Amino acid sequence: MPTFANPVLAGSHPDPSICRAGEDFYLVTSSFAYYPGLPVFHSRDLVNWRPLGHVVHRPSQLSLNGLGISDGLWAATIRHHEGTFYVVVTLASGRRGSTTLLFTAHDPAGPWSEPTVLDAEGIDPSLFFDDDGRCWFTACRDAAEPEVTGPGELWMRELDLETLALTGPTHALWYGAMRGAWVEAPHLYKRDGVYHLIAAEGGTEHHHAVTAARSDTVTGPYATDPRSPLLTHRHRGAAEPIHNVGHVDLVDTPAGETWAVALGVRPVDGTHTLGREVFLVPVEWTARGPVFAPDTGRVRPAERLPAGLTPPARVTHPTAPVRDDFSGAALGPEWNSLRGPVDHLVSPRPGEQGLTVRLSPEPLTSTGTPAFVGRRQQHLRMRARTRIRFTAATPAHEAGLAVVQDHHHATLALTTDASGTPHVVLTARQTDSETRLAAIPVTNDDVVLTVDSDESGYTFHVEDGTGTTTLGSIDRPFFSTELAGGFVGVYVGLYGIGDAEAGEAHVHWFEYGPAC
Ligand code: 6LW
Repeated sequence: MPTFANPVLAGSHPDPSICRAGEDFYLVTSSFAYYPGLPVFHSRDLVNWRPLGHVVHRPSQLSLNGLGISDGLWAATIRHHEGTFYVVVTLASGRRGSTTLLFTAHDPAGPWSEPTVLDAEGIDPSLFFDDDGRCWFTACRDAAEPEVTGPGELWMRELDLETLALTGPTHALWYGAMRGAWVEAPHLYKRDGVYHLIAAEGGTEHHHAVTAARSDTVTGPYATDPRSPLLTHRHRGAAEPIHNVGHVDLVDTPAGETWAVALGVRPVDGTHTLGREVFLVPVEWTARGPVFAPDTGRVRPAERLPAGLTPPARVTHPTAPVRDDFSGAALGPEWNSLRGPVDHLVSPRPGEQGLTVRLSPEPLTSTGTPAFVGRRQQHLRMRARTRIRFTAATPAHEAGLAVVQDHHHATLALTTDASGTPHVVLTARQTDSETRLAAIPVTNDDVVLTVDSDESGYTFHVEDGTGTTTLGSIDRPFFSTELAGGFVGVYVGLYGIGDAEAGEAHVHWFEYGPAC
């Protein structure tokens, strides 16, 4: 039986939401403080996903400035109704609380509208369009009972599609199957007249699970589906390659099947670095409700193909090294900056090849917009290389490769010593500490910098006129979510730090790919 490989969207793509319009599927994922925000992907086969653009693609829509990397845009839901695409999302601003935003578009590739702020508390907003044309907004918020841990109440209110405002009474729908263990990510579905409320419970780590409740009326009361949890890997041991599964969204195919996208992680020795990725899971509707992965009850690394959808050659993530020589007018959609556009700092050279990185005083640990662009690490065994030319005037000026996991990161940079001899320096950084791991003189200011990652960790090399030198390695857990914290996965990219007179670096090319 032909199969596809899970995840269908590798690397840091948490909290997936999916919808269908005709023969086309669209998917959005969380993007936190990375910019542009809320990537939108397109597929005709549920297996291969092509980046279309982003919902947040203009600074006028919102500001991410001042936010931690794992604050920002959390858990969007995408829906299509009568020719309009809707995205609702939480803008989580740390201690400043959260705001619920609604965007619309006629073309999911954009442009998307300016946001409408909804009068809604909590996180994980979703929309459900009922057969009678009414639209229902759901989300999760802290429950009234103080003993309930984290978001514990799923609630609902009608969305007026004319005014794009919530209207009518608020309905408390359900408190979860496990009474308040982080009841989140509600989505509503209707089957044979029955409303199915499907949620995530247990928190987005090891105890993550899918639970459900059902009702004959959209506003409830909802009764817990006694089969809950309907999907979880929390009882599976270390041999299971996929863990933390949950946060599902369901979609029907033109062939009449139902599939779910779910988040999951691929840990090594109990920790994961790539972030929460998108997995595809078959669903079977029965009289009692949805059955996830009916054959095995688990999210599988190799899953049968959806019926009637013949996937073309794999396009979702590179199966061989891809070299970007930056010959286009703009960076591709896989490139992200932090909190806002950096065209003024990092830009292709019109009509030429190569990327200019103008150094900025902003460190990578700042909550501003440093001179940094990165792409998600999508392969555990990975190699990223770049050829860069930079003449540092002082040891305080540096430019090169960065590996970023929330507030943990490493840099492999071209700089200079006090005598003006070009050096390459390997540094590990956290918000409040910096460790220089290695520094070697190089024969010139035009070198190739390389980082290799595998189960053991990240190893850094430099190629200059004398050949290739390995500067050192950093153990993989340093770049894991378990140690670094946060909600994101590793990004690898380019950066430059220096004062206003620091000038600019020239990046000839950047290459990323799986390592054998
Ligand atoms: C998301 C919520 C969650 O909104 O993490 O742990 C948030 N649970 O579902 C960010 O991914």
